[in-house]
Amino acid sequence: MVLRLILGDQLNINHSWYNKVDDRVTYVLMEVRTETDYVLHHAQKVIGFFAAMRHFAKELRSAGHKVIYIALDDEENEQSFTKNLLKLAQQSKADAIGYQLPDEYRVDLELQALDKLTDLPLQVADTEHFLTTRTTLAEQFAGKKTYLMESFYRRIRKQYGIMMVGDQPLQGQWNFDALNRAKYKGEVPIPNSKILSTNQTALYKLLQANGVKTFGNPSAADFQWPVTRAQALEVLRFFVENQLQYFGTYQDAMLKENEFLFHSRLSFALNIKLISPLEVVNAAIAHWQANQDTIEIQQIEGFVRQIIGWREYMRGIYWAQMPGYAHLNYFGNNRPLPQWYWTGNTKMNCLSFAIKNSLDNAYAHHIQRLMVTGNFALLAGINPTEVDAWYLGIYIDALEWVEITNTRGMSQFADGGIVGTKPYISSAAYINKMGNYCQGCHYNKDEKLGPKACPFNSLYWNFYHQHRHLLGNNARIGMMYKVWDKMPPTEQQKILAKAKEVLDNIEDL
Ligand code: FAD
Ligand code: DLZ
Ligand code: SF4
Repeated sequence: MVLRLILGDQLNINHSWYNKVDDRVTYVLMEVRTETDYVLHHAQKVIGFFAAMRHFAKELRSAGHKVIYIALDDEENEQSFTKNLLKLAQQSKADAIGYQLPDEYRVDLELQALDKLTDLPLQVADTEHFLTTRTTLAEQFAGKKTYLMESFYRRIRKQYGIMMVGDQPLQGQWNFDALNRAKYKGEVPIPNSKILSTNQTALYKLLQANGVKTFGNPSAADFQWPVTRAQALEVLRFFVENQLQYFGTYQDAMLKENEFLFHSRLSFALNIKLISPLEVVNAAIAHWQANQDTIEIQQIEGFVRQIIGWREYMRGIYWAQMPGYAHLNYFGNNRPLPQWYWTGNTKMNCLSFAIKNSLDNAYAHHIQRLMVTGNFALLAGINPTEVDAWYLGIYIDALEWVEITNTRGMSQFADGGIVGTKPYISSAAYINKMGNYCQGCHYNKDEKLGPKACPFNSLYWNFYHQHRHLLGNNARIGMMYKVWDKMPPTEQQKILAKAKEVLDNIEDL
């Protein structure tokens, strides 16, 4: 008899484990307090994981597999993966314990420690989800100082023959990013991507009754995230048929009136493995191929790059750099996260919108995460550990392997340039270029000084000034130092004083 653990983000029904029904194998899924409590999660995140796990257990049972499901309030629940596993193994007289490689370092350590807690053999399987292994990136860049996403992405395209003609990229170009930077000005209608609604109130009540602390709008009676494979495939179908056509063009756009724009919202379904990266890109490419008269190549390439490029790359960095990565703090930032990150109650329109829609939907798209909430946190010198905890809690798709590399790495540059070649920061100019938050904002996007000046503007120059010793030699930033150096010293002093005033009053912005 083998006891096989399935983690909440391992809901891959196409895994070879399930190829045949075997009476000697029992699968176990468990809702445990170690997972609900390791960070303060958004309510939709816990509901989403539990709902998907419960559906997955049902699906396995109806296929004939033996399944044990330990619910949060089961009396026998020891509230930890290993404690539950060891207890079950003893009760069922198991001969072996099986698990799939966890995606998170924390859980990896916990399961590896089983070795010392039991004499039973441990059978460790791959998740059969990703296109690369934990170590592919580290191997590709062995001996190199930096990891370049573009070369990793090209390697995967070649290896899998994705959008390739022989060893050349389709239409002769690897990357169409330059065409993916338009502001949305109402040129085309935005499809209503609210296509799912399930009732998860019973699950939310379970969390409340058991004292699981969460935040954000639970939206339990009208839950919009896919929690079955069929629902995930429905979201994928909707995306390729209705949003792909403009995905690339408006990938970086931000809009007060619509927080989803042309984004797929597939990250949760992908990260819990209801669907696989390869099937997502194949579906999108097939649709593009059949509709090349209406869908340009930059739309599809932009999408494919996010999934087989960025997503796999971040995972490779995670396994190459953990556990040290979780402690990197290149700028030595230590300011606490402002309280309004938990409420959205700030006069800064961009932050208010991005945070409120995150609280409402457990979602924000990439540029809101990177260039609004992340940008401000970096400019304000917030402690990256607090920034990480916020991102890890608030987004339904947040699992540490992809959260920390995006947050501490790409967004906060706390890794000193492992993920990115320069910090992603901007003044109000970029936020206004890509979106319409500045219209109607309490602050003035064009001012650096004075009571109505946009806080981003003084913080931006202050950032470069403060970190000159760390960034001054970065060729990609040299231009900004030239602009700063040309400003009269009195102007510079005023800007730095304004930045100090902003930071001294950070809770009241
Ligand atoms: P789309 O815009 O439709 O993109 C399609 C898919 O591409 C996504 O579903 C995702 O799987 C993948 N993708 C796109 N960008 C990235 C990226 N930078 N890294 C990895 N995959 C990517 N993504 C997460 O899945 N979990 C996180 O916890 C997470 N935290 C982030 C934190 C910060 C500070 C930033 C800047 C980005 C973060 N991202 C994270 C990446 C990205 O923002 C989300 O994947 C994306 O917004 C999810 O929405 P979507 O499915 O509509 O994406
Ligand atoms: C995120 C999450 C939550 C909130 N709860 C559970 C749970 O109770 N049981 C479970 O198996 N997984 C849960 N997860 C997802 C896990 O955190 C994730 O599967 C592991 O960290 C491995 O990446
Ligand atoms: Fe954000 Fe500044 Fe624009 Fe207001 S003016 S929305 S604070 S960038």
